[in-house]
Amino acid sequence: SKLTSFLAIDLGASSGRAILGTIRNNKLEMKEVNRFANPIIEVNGRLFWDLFHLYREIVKSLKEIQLQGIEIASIGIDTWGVDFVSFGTDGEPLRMPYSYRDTRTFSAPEKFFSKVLSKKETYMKTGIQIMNFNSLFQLFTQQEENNPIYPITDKFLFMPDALSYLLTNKMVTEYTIASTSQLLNPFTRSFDNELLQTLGLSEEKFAPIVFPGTEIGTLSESVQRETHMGAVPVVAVAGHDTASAVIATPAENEHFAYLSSGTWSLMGIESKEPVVTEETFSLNFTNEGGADGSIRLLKNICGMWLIEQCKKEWTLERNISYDDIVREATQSEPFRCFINPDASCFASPESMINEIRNYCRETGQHVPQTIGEIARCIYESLAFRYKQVLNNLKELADFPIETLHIIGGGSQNKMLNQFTANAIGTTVVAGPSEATAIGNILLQAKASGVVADKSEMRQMVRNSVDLARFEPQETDLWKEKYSEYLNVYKEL
Ligand code: LRH
Repeated sequence: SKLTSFLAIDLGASSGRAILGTIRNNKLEMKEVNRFANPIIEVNGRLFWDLFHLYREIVKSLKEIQLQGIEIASIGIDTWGVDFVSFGTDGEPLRMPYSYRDTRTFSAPEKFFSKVLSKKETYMKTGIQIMNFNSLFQLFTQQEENNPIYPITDKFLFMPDALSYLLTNKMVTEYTIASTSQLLNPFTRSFDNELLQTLGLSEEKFAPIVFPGTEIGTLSESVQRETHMGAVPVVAVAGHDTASAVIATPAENEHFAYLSSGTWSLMGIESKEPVVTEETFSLNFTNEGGADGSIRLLKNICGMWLIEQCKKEWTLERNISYDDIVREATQSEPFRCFINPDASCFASPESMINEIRNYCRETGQHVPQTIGEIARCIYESLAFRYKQVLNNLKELADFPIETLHIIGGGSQNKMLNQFTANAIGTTVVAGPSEATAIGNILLQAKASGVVADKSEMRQMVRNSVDLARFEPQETDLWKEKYSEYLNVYKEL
């Protein structure tokens, strides 16, 4: 009979995991096979990802599955957006991929707009939120700085595609991950040749675009030898983690917005068509590709990055968990100071704690001292930022937004879920926390005919995981404090 187990490899910008999903009686059962760190590696001031570390952790996950005697139908890989690996004509990686947090692209957009194409034209062509680390600006930076590997790159493969290639020896460009690059036309779902030309590139520098559900290839002979696995297929899922997460939103109808909460907070709605207008341009909203052909009309909000970076500093002094941090925040006085989570000073700071204190000092607010005060400031500010963006979404949506679904690791933070409900005045439904891995698994299940479509997938998520509801409380107080937040919200 048909195999109903699938392996999801889900790589985030701070950690990765391998999750085995098995579908039985219309339910998805999940088991974590491997979890590992994915730190940004700084070498002489430049920031990289360790491609081979990730590859080895994937191979280790396969060995683990094999040792446990589990037979899987396929493997799917998703990762964070925009980053890519350069391969030479011999098919070998030319160097470790740069991390999008590398500061060398910080002024690239302005340079690109003045030298090459205006901001508006760039947006209108792609419908993608202008962010300095988009692949477009990373490539432009490599061209500008005469990066030695730029002219000898034969193929650029986005992160999930590069890892799938290392497993199968087959090169593809998966559509959802490519949509984060700012190189695609959202209407035709293909590369914009004029944009590529400005970079001195052509479509030949990329592998053919495939859509979620396509089999990329099977495990190469060397991987089969090392893992003792057979010729297991590697399937293109939604290579973009956020696209895999959104497809696993446990929504019952279409009247919802989602907040995919991890290192980033991605807040948006599903749209049948791209929405690329004056309004979305001025609001700087993105039109990324959805796993089912819909468009993810969303905004990148700096999310748990703020707290992750503070935690790194606190950990130098004492062992502290996220539960500890949330507990200390709960015990701190509310509404003392706010930041704009998306201010550029927080994008890649040497010390996040110092940047937060500076922001508060410069805006004439209380300067937070303790762990609890800083964490409280971050969580309240995020809740208000979510309200701001949700207000924009309400204007863009042609349907009423009745529920906000918070999915991803950040949905486990009950305090933040409650703050968010209070701030937005709308019901929050939290979970699943492993939405990305679930979406990855269900897209493989769909490719092998085990589930039929998006609504069946979402029904299966609801059958399989516990969701938590948060109703708005103290809404008048949160409204009043929102105007204080707006007063100190500095535009970028
Ligand atoms: C979240 C994410 C987000 C991108 C960012 C680079 O992990 O994929 O959607 O914009 O990483």
